Amino acid sequence: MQKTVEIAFETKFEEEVYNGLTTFPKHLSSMYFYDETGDKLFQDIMNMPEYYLTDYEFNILTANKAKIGHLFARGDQRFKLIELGAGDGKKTKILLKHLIAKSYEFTYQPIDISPTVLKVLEQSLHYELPELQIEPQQGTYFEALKKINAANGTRKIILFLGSNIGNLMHEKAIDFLGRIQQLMHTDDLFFVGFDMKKDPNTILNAYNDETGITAAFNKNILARINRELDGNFDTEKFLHWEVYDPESGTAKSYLVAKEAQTISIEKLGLTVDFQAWETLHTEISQKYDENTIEKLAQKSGFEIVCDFSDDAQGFKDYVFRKV
Ligand code: AVJ
Repeated sequence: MQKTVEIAFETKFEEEVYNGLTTFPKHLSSMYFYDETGDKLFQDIMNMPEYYLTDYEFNILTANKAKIGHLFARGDQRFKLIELGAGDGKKTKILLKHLIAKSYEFTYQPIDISPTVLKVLEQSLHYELPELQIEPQQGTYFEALKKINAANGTRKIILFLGSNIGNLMHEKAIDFLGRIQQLMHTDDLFFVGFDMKKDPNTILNAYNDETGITAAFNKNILARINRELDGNFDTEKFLHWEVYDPESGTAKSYLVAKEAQTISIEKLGLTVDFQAWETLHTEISQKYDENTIEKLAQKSGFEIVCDFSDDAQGFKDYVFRKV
């Protein structure tokens, strides 16, 4: 008779930690960087001079807000502005202020997995833009989008800024885009940011700052396992390591064990052995060229309406619509 051991996981996080640490090579999903500590560290990253992405996109939105507003409102139609992974809204506020100033009729629906992030965003918007109609939706992108879709037929503009798409390797990105596409109608627009291939030194520095903020961000996934799952990782015993392949455009983050060690994670009843210099892969941040973006769009059932870029083409915001 065969015995199967069923492990009951309470959360997706537990399941992914278990699976990622009991396989070879070891890996964890960057999705789990973002607890309260991780959210703060990511704020710090966005303020570092090396992390050029935020500034580039901020400038693109500032320089093109009038054109973008026209695209969104199409004359003067009511619309919903839905943002996936809203964060602190620093970049979105440029658009929101402009749309309000133009008296366009719209509702802003930020979606975020973190209730804290949404609360802070909502409060700051009430204060800075009291006229704004805001309807925050807590949850995963797809849960929230489905709810919004069921609610009514107002035209949707979906924002996905910051090259968040870069956390997904192409096949998964196509899958993700395809699911978004299916939740859209012909009149809706998808506004999505892509970080472009550029001097490999610039890219590497953005993910490997000397102050160690990115290292702390990366290691927060271990600290989170300690906090939430009763783990005993010593984060000092891991090295933050970044590689960038200028051919594929893939930046990869690792945590490398500086010495052999055994970790116990009480809540999962799990012990994990690391050999000296064994790797734990935690994140990819994909960089793009135009051809790749065109292929991604085409394979997920989108066509490109237009794009907005800085002079050096370091970052691009694309507007997609359903074919
Ligand atoms: C939030 C996914 C866009 O990949 O550039 C920043 C996260 N990781 N520094 C990125 C991140 C390390 C960021 N995204």
